[in-house]
Amino acid sequence: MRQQAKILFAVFAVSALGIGLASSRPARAAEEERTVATAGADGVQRATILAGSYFFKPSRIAVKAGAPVELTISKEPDVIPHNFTLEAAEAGITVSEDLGTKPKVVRFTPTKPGNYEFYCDKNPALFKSHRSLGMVGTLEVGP
Ligand SMILES: [Cu+2]
Repeated sequence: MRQQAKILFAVFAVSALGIGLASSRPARAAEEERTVATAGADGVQRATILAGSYFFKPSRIAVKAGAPVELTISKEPDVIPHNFTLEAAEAGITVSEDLGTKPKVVRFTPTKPGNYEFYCDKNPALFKSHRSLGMVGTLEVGP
């Protein structure tokens, strides 16, 4: 009986934690913010992204194909780990970087126009993947 009570408590604690995390989730995930990466004098298209629970801001980044892109990505200073993944080998982009509060610089040159999804690959046990919680965005590669 005591064992059963312990299990019940554990189930309750885990659900309460899950509900707590879900309700503290900001509505920001639903808002879409778009930016056009600006090309510097050196022709490099630069944009800055902030990652957090559970969003990328901006979540749409427009670039042009055939010129180098440099993304500077950092995450909010909380304990939840985040990552930036963009797998579009057909467009010459393969990135998967764990993020920290110190900005991480990611470079690639998109070779093919199209819309490519990026996301956070964190998928903690007992919780939903960050991708399913809205930690996704789109790289718009124009001609
Ligand atoms: Cu994440």
